[in-house]
Amino acid sequence: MYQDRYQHHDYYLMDELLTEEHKLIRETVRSWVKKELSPIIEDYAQQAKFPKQLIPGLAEIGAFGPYIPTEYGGQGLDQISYGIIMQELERGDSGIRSTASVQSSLVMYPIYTYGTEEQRRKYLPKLATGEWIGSFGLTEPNHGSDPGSMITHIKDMGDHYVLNGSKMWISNAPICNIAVVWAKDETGTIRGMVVERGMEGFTTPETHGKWSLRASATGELVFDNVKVPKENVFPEIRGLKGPLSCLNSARYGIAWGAIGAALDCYDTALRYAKERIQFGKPIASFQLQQKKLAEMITEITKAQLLAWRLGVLKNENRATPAQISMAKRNNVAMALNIAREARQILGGMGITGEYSIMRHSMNLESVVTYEGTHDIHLLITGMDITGISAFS
Ligand code: TGC
Ligand code: FAD
Repeated sequence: MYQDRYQHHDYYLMDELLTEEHKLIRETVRSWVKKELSPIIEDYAQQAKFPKQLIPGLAEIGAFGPYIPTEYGGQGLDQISYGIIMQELERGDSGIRSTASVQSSLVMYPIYTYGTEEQRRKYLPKLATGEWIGSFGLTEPNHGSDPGSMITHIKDMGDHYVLNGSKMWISNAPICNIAVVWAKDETGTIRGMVVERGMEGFTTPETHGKWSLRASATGELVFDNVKVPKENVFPEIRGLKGPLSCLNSARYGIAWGAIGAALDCYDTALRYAKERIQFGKPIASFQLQQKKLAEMITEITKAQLLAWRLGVLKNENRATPAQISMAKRNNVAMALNIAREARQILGGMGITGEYSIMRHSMNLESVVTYEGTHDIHLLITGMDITGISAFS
């Protein structure tokens, strides 16, 4: 059976910046990942199956709605705790972190922030326990980086809306009980709503053939004259800032999550380099391999500092969307580069499922694309510092 030998790396004594509660949360999630996730994840990824049996455990360790208030079933934790949970989950697998990010930041967050009291009470407790799984529908087949051009729409029929259109590349879609969906009304204004499985005309076909995030269920949300009750629509929020504000939260979590994947690759490569003998010596004794490892821990340390500081700013409600973009972009690119370098250190063994590196590397190809691509986040930074939009 696969043995998870991971040991944490804290080169700049970052633990001194964490509270005892943060460290306890980290230990809880890390132990769960070692015991429940690591032994099975490779097999599920190879089979392109989502390990659904992990859902109750994810809920138990507080991965669903960590910062949602306890009266709605959440944990009432701070933003650094949320980041730590994402880091530890993604240390195991980006796809499992995805399930938790979508549930927390893209489904529970908008229901909590934009929902009516009835919507909060109806959905949040069930999402927190994992009894219900949610998905988030923003991207469409022809509108990815430019979601403001979406064509999915609702028509006011008096006592209800009729929803038509489709969403593509939706994490959790095939397994979701509810979907938070963004669609335009007759005036072209973007509105948010909760669509429930079982509503007539709502289907969620699975997307097959992915080489990345294979243990995450991805699919479409298809709406064919779906009757959406008016009480399922978020009453106040209007425009693109509705879905984009949810992305702020998810992108922040990814900035932490990517560090987890990078740490796992670094830890694996470091151990392998010390154990693997070539030319009569451990390969860790060769300068070229030391350069790779030294650069990895340097980049991880920089990313840890960026994520931690962003967490402090988020706790104080001072983190700007552009600061979040910078951290998402930097940290995911850092993790992807480390995964590629770590794979080389393992030579041929690096391409096998005996080690987690190739799976992380393939997963990170999605992470660098979803929640805003690497280039889109660069343009967000560019716009922030120059005041000029280069999007169109
Ligand atoms: P633009 O004109 O700039 O803005 C429209 C309105 O939105 C406001 N806004 C934001 N509000 C909150 N947070 C943000 N991050 C915001 N960014 C912009 C803005 O102030 C404006 O408000 P108002 O009041 O003036 O109307 O919009 P644009 O059409 O030019 O587009 C801007 C752009 C390109 C940055 C944006 O559309 C974008 O971020 N595109 C990337 C799309 C994206 O990230 N999609 C992600 C889909 S979800 C997903 O991938 C989940 S994966 C989950 C997993 O498995 O983990
Ligand atoms: P496009 O927008 O077509 O971009 C293609 C390329 O063009 C990119 O390199 C991009 O950077 C570049 N580009 C686009 N516009 C510009 C520009 N103005 N200037 C310079 N370059 C530009 N979406 C959801 O709504 N919910 C989900 O749960 C979800 N989960 C996902 C899960 C997976 C596994 C994947 C792969 C995607 C998921 N997405 C989800 C969709 C994801 O957010 C989009 O794939 C992403 O936003 C990019 O959109 P696109 O794929 O249509 O690429």
